Amino acid sequence: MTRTRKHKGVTRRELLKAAGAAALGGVLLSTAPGRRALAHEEEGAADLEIHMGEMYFQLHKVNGEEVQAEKNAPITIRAGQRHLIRFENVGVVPHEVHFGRVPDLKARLYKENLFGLGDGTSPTLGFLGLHLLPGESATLHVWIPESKRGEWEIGCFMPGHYEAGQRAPFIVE
Ligand SMILES: [Cu+2]
Repeated sequence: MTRTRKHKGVTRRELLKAAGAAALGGVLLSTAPGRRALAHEEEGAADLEIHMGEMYFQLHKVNGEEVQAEKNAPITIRAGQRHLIRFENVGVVPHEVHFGRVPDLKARLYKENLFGLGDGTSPTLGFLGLHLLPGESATLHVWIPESKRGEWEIGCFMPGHYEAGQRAPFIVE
């Protein structure tokens, strides 16, 4: 998609400034064009690149290297350090990515939200997830605390998608 190819942009300095501003929330969401420019011009790709489509998540690259992963296979990430996780919707309909466990299919969210507020034992809301149109991508800048180690999940809560199997284990180790 042309909108992800533009090299307009966000400088590293601006990104760090934004990261500082977002630190309280724990999550920085940067839109694709700026992030892609960074990936090309500065310090390499996101540590994890994940494709999403009908009806799956699929690990595409780790540290810039392409990997051969099954659709909806477990994805592992380390706690206690910063990560850039890039999601790209390679499908033909909108998809979402939520991080959590214990799905609530009525409310269309995880009852335990990995990036939620509070201790995560109830739907504490906060950051719910990404919503990407076909061809869109976004990079999350995250630092998962060590207290969140364990088995989580990423899932799409667009109507019918989770039910159709669009979910993958997300292991924080
Ligand atoms: Cu979906």
